[in-house]
Order: sequence, then C-alpha cells, then structure tokens
Amino acid sequence: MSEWTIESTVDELLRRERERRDGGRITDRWPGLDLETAYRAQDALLERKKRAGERLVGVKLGLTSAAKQRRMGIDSPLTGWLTDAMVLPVGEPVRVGQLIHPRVEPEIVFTMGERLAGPGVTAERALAAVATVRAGFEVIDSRYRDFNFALPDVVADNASSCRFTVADLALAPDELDLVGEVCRLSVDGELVDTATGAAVQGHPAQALALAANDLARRGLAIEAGWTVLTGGLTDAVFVEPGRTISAEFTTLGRLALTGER
Ligand code: 0L1
Ligand code: MG
Repeated sequence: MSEWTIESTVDELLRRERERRDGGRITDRWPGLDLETAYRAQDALLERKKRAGERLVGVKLGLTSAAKQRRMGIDSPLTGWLTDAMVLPVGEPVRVGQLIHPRVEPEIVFTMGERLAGPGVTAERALAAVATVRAGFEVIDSRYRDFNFALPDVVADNASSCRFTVADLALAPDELDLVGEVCRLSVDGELVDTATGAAVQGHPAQALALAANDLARRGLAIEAGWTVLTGGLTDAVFVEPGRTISAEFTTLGRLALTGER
C-alpha cells in the first residue's frame, strides 16, 4: 500500500521548491493520486504558504491553449493559486539561480471588479465581472524533472506557478478585441512565437468562466480585486541569465523581462 498522503506530497513539493531541485512524478510513487485528491493537495499547499505569511491574491489557469495541451500531453486546463510572494514587479529581473528551470509565457491578465461564483458562469457573465485587462508574463517553474508530469502531478504542484508580472497599462474589457489581440513573443529581439487571444479557450473570458465553474465544484469563488492569469498565449521559453524576453501586444503594449544569475 502507498504511504503517500496529501501532507507528504505537499512536504515533498515544498522541499523541492525550497531546495531548488526537481524530481520525479508523485503519481509514479502514488498511483492513487487522482485529480480530486490533487486539488486537495494544492489547497493544502496554499494553506502552508499562507501560514508562512503569504497572501492569496488570485488564480491562474494553465494549459488553456490547444497547442500547449498537445505539447504537454495533457488534454485539460487546470487552475492554481497566486500569492503576493509570486509578484514580480515590472522591470525586476528573474533571478534564475533562485529557481529550478524557469520558463516564461505571455498572458492576458484580468483584474476582477466583482466576485464571480459558479456554477453556470458564461463567458459573457465572466467578462462583465472584469474591471481591467492587462498584459502579463507568467514565470513557471515545475517541481518535476523536465516539466514531465501527469495532470494530478501538476495540479498538486499548484500548476507550476512561480512568479508573475503585470504591465502597468490597464484597459477596460470593451476597449480591445480580446479574441483578435495579437501577442508577438521575442527572445533577445528575435521573434519566436505569435498568438492571438483566441488561443486561450477561444476567448480569454471563456477561460475565466471555466475557472469560476471549476472553483465552484470545490465551493470556492473568484473574489473582487483578484488577479486572474488566463493561460499562456504562446509556448513558454526558458529564462537564462542575460536573456531578454519581450512580448509586444496590439493594444496592451509591450512587456519585457530579463534573466539574471
Ligand atoms: O500556466 C501554465 O500554462 C502552466 C501550467 C502547467 C503546465 C506547465 O508547467 O507547463
Ligand atoms: Mg501560465
């Protein structure tokens, strides 16, 4: 019988984060780790972070684009928690030496004007609860070797969350075309990927509705004032010391970050 529990899973993932080392899948050692148990582990991990002084500030969606789902071999989006300790102010470098193997992806970011509680939330209802839209970067740093995981592994690992940065320019949702908004991702000035808002579940508000409905299954809601990362628009690129990653959006402006040792 497996001796793994929610608490030992959280211990192991937090140890990897603290010691900046990756490791194998939990599901290889605990095949009974199903999706529901994995979300309980994710919530327990958040509780540990809160006990250590971190504050819950929002929610992220992961694997919301078909391209990314194909690449990771997982056919379902997922959610994870954002805390204040993950905030990377605009212009601050990503200190690679403090992390395991960070990658960056550009995202469309919502700030909630109203509480949004499922079930039954539609994209239209979700968008009506949004105060502002901004461009952002998410830094993901899986605690699994080579970002190799099954869905319950990555859910327990809080969706690979690590840091996020959000641009200053904030628009109302009706000031842009969220589906047609183009994002051009460059590394050291060279264009590496392009996507539009449609990559995120057809419409970023659809991803927001999905998060609200998913959280409702666990008796939770998206709160007013929260930040919501709607999911990577393009593939994520590795951060390395001296490397500059920039994202040029049609309407949401330009955002850049650099890696430092
Ligand atoms: O934010 C994301 O899309 C990442 C979710 C987890 C998958 C990964 O680590 O690439
Ligand atoms: Mg992301």
